[in-house]
Amino acid sequence: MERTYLMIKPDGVQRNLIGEVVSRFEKKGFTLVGAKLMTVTKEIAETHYAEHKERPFFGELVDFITSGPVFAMVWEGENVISTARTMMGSTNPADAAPGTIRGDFGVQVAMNVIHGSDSPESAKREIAIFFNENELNNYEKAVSKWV
Ligand code: RTP
Ligand code: MG
Repeated sequence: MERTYLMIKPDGVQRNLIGEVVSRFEKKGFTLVGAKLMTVTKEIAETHYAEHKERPFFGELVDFITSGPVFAMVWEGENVISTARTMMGSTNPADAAPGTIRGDFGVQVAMNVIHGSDSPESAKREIAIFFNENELNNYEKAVSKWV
């Protein structure tokens, strides 16, 4: 079963959106495999965002993601990687459709509430950066045949 790494960024945590965001993925029918509130170190942030190292906003991105706790999560389900991206909406909240997380709650591109892995390779890499295997729960919900 596919897994993805989702992270409520410091703006989402400080704006009390953890419950709202978790609720959307629960109601959709995905399964929460692991979750924790954590403060990201500069080293972890730079590793996580390594693909953006040469971009002009890299410094700001690292400063922001380390500025306060994030809520790190692993979610499981059919096509969860791409479906979560759809539920998140476009990177820039100004372009994100109403009904998406960024469309409903975000204003600025730097503070766009949530991160989600963009491919199976990214998901595998990011889950390993933020979680130990013993923090991930392998279980099947009784209703999992329905969704
Ligand atoms: P994410 O990685 O956070 O899920 O977002 P994404 O795939 O939709 O966007 P990506 O291109 O990977 O960019 C990573 C994050 O960098 C910030 N960003 N700032 N100042 C800027 O022009 C700018 N552009 C991107 C955003 O917070 C974006 O989520
Ligand atoms: Mg990305």
